[in-house]
Amino acid sequence: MNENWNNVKNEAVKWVEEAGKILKESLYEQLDIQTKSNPNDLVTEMDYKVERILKERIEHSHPDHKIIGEEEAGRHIQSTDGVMWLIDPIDGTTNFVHQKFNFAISVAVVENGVGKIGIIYNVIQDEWFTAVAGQGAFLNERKLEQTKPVTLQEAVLGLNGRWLAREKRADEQSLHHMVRRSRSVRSYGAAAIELAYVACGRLDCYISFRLSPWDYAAGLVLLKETGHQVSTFQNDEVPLLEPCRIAASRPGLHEELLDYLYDHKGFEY
Ligand code: 2AM
Ligand code: CA
Ligand code: CA
Ligand code: CA
Repeated sequence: MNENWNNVKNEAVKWVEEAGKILKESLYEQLDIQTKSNPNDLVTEMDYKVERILKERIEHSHPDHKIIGEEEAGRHIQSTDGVMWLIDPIDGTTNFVHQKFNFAISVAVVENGVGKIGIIYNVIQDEWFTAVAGQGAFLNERKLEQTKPVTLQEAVLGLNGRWLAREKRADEQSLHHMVRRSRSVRSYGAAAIELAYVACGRLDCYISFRLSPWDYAAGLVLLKETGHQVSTFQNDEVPLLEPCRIAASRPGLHEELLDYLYDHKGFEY
């Protein structure tokens, strides 16, 4: 198997554009909204619809590729052998429902566990964050710069405020101390967008206590191309078949953050 990843990327961008158009058209229609793991975990008919469209297109062009999607596809997949797509049909479903703004379609292609293509499309802003391994990352037509080290004191952190509310510990290594020592904190409600924002320098890091591979697989490719560090809180490589705690940051800052995050306990989920 010897894929031309640029061709695959162009194909995928075309499909994502088509799906994005359908999402825009659905914004002011009456949507069927349901809950999943808890009352704040939403899914709409459009999440399923976009995942199905992308799956259909991929299967038609690449019948030998595997597909994992947040809503339905690939529940049975247990190995990263071969070529695998990871799809988040709507990242930021709560934003999609409540704000009609700041949601994305995230698509990644990995080969034998190695990221080859990352696409994060912020539908309403019409911003395309794309990367093909070894060729740099782009925001629309602009190539993103290599990142440089930064300290916590100068850093704007990307973090969902809910994690702070759940923290029980109060020692020097608490998240509260970490946040107070930073320059500022931002929260956009869509992990893929926040990872793309780290890649392009709008955020200096993004931290989450629970994300799934479809949330971060595309971001991983972008972040690698821009020289960022991505790992679990234990500084291991993030997995592609199970959820994890994840930090993505500029160099220097990453080590400082892991000091706060490494053995973080005392959490409810
Ligand atoms: P989603 O919108 O695709 O579900 C919200 O802070 C971010 O966390 C979103 O990117 C959201 O992705 C993700 N997320 C992951 N697991 C979640 C869960 N169980 N409930 C809500 N959001 C979740
Ligand atoms: Ca979801
Ligand atoms: Ca998601
Ligand atoms: Ca989703």
